[in-house]
Amino acid sequence: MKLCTVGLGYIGLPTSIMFAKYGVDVVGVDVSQNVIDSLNNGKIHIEEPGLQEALEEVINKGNFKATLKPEKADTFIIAVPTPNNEDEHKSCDLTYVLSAVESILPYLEKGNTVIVESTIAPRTMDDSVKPRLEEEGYTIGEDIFLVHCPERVLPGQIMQELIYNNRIVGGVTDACTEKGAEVYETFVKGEIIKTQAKTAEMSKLMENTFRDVNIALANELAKVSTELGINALEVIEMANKHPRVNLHTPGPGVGGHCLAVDPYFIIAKAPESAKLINLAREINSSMPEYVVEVAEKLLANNNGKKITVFGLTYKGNVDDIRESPAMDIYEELNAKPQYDVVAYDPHVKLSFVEKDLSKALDGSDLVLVLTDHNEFKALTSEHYSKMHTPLVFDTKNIVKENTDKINYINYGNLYK
Ligand code: SAJ
Repeated sequence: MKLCTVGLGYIGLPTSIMFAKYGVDVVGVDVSQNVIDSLNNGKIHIEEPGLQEALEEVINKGNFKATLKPEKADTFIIAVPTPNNEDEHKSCDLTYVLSAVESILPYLEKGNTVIVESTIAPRTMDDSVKPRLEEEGYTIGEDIFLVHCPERVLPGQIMQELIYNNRIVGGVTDACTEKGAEVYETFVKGEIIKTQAKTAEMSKLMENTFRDVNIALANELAKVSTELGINALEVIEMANKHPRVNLHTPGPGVGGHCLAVDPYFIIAKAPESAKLINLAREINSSMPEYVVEVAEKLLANNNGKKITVFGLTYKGNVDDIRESPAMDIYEELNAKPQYDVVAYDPHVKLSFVEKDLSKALDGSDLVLVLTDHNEFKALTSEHYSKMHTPLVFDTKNIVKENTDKINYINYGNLYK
């Protein structure tokens, strides 16, 4: 099989490399010349465990190359971003998906399978992609097989999850579904679940919405418990001992290009009905402001000025700052002239990020832990001794050692 993937980002690149590892001849397309050059020189441009080694392997085997333009292939996979539109309900912006479809049209031949992996609003395959291919004279399900196969991998564990996760394959017709399933049988060891395109679209969106709504519940619990003088983290631990309860974990807000984006695709399609989904988004989006307020109160108590922000990415052990609540918190505090704010994040290579941990902590009045990077889990007394006031607000509840030697605050004791 020859495969052409359009989009070599967090999903398109690992997916392309995985197919190539399993013997498929893969050509990966991206709009960025820098990305193409870097990949053809054997260097990945994103951080993901196991990906660098896998790229080297497939380049040595001669199974993968990156280019600016698509080529003829048996199967096309589209894995491009779907951001929110700037309209009232932040609907799904299909610009990149539709332009990826346009880009492959000159290379399409009868018998080809076209798969969209990008997360899309419900009914996109039926209402937007199918009509465009029909305009070209193709009969879907006979000439061209059209499939939505949503990606469901967790950044940080992509190389394992690509293989072992169950995979939803939603065809526009039954014949499309069968063709799509054959493609993923190349390497997927999880169950391949066959369904319709629209069901696959909604299922993907509800998976991320489920998580977003549950995190909103945890964040609300943190706020309510603080108001009532109750340890929210102990409540979660206790409630989760119930066999059918799984409370999620509160934090500084919800980020990334999935949970903070996808629920709006449902809201925008059915704004009157999607009430809970909308409220969950509101609650999670309010968390950065809440953290800023807490930080300001803590600093008012100790007349503090210097804040050390630990972590800018949207979650731990990744380099991705898209929709990151930590970035919002950093920017909001940094905009206040009364504070001297230093960001420390070993995973982020931006010019304003302090690279030296000692310098970041030197004379600090507050460490604000916003990301659960492994590096932050074991802070020592030596680190704290650099601070002017040893005060830590740990929104991720990850600092476990030496907390008795400092003024340590998390969602469990914020009320005190
Ligand atoms: N978070 C919390 N509390 C929690 C869990 C997460 O505050 O209890 C926060 C994280 O810190 C982060 C955000 O939520 O800011 C999202 O992180 P995540 O680890 O839940 O998920 P993502 O965005 O990295 O990946 C999700 C996954 N979806 C689900 O688990 C249902 C992944 O499987 C999807 O493939 C991915 O979205 C995607 O691409 O859609």
